[in-house]
Amino acid sequence: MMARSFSRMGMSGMRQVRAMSSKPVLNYFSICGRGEMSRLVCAAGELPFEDKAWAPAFDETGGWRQGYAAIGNAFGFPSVLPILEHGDVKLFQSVAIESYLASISPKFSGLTPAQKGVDLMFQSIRSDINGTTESLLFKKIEPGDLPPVMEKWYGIIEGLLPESGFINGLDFPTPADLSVLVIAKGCMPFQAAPAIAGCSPTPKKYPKMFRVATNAAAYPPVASYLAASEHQTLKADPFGIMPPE
Ligand SMILES: N[C@@H](CCC(=O)N[C@@H](CS)C(=O)NCC(=O)O)C(=O)O
Repeated sequence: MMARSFSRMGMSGMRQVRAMSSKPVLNYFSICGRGEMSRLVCAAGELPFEDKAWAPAFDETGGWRQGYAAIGNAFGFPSVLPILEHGDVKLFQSVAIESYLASISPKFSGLTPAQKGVDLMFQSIRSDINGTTESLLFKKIEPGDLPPVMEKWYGIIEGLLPESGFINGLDFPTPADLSVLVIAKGCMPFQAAPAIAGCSPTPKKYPKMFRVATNAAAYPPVASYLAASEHQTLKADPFGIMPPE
């Protein structure tokens, strides 16, 4: 009986059953970077997950601590993190991981296609800014190169944000707001690089960006996650770049 219903269900149905019966496991370094968004999506989305944070993220030379490459290589992925494992579902690419987690999060189950589109737009902005800011930390660009790019990005974000409330007009933050939280308050590399380059954004100049970020961080499930975060990954500053808050 069981076998017959499974065979009628087909491979994709079985894969879904296996994925749903376990908690998603996120493999990422113990910093903000390309992993914190997924952690925040699970927190706000009320999706239990396992946070396999690779700690310490860096070795004494300042490079990534070796060993992480095997995680993705085992699935035919490049030597990078984040990697998500959820039953038979294996993913790399941070934005794909965030979107998958949002799509199975109970709290986000009622989002419309338009709201999901807005979320993906802000997630992609987060990803673009990640690339730009890490270029300074990896010394691919000079500090003087960063301010004009970041001022442009912050201005675009500020212009896209509502006068009040969360971006999708709901009473809870969605991935769009969480992206803004990461951009405005995540240390590595989002705020660390502007701190080095002398272009840190301020609430006075970008009030909507900081309001959305602060309110997303204060949303109770997110606030609980942030308080309990073992390695305080949103703010983790392994190189001591940030000035005291
Ligand atoms: N496009 C990928 C990039 C992944 C990536 O470059 N991850 C970095 C950490 S943020 C990494 O694992 N670097 C180690 C390496 O390149 O060896 C994503 O968005 O997930």
